[in-house]
Amino acid sequence: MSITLNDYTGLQPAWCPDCGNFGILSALKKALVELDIPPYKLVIVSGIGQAGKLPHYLKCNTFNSLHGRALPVAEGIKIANRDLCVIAVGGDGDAYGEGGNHWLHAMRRNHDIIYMVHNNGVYALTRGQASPTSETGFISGTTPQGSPDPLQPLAIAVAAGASFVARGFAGDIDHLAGLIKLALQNRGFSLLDILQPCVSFNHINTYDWYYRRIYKLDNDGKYDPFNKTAAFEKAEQWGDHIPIGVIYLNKRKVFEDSFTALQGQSLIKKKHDVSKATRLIENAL
Ligand SMILES: Cc1ncc(C[n+]2csc(CCOP(=O)(O)OP(=O)(O)O)c2C)c(N)n1
Repeated sequence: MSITLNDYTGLQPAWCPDCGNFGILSALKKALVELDIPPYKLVIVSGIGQAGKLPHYLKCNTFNSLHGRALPVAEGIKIANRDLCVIAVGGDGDAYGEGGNHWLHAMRRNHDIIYMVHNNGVYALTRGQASPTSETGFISGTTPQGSPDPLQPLAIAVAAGASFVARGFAGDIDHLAGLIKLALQNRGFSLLDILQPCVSFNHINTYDWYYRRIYKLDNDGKYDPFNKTAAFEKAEQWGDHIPIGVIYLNKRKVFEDSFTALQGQSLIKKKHDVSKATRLIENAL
């Protein structure tokens, strides 16, 4: 089989011209085509927000869930059908704010799914309120005196034991596609935090602002992503120098490998006896 970009063409995006989300959409399609993943094998689950619209613009299986609730749906899909490639997507508000609790525990349990977070440092769909990753002092309708210090999502992911932690940039499609391919090949929870300029509501973290600060970890031959202490250091680096690339790798037990019921055939293909579930429910009442 040879998958082409055409196989993934969905609806016409309704994002602002120059939105960083376009770069992310292109990088994702490039990665899927290069790995020859057919649309019927892929499910993209999103929350709510501008980032949450991404699955609409791809032709594949999708589930648009609630704000902050993409992960539990994605986890359920992977548990039910391990043969599917499951990607969850959302904005930084969706992922690290409303969905923060789900995010922490998905990483701790090491579900075999990918989480692509479009990190634009702002609540874009609702027109510009501060988000968990807004810069210190970011002025908005909900933070008239400035936002408090931002969350450090990558450092939290390292602490929570995610098996793959990386940061990409929407302005570098080839590099981002490379990271998405690595995440798709990883088993376990992969967090891909993507720096995404929002041209309408974040006038601090612009394309230029990032171009002047970003450097690639891949060019540092000495960097070892298996070294947790080094990973924390890179995960927390922000300001004049911002690393992109694979920050942390942690090979450990995957959630879906922990249960005998999930071994062998996919759960949906196994024979099941409804009367057992009925008995369980009746006994619980
Ligand atoms: C539980 C809940 N709270 C609030 C909202 C309103 N709401 C919709 S989108 C959004 C912000 C989205 O921001 P983010 O997740 O960062 O994504 P972006 O639009 O920036 O891509 C909010 C607060 C909602 N739909 N549901």
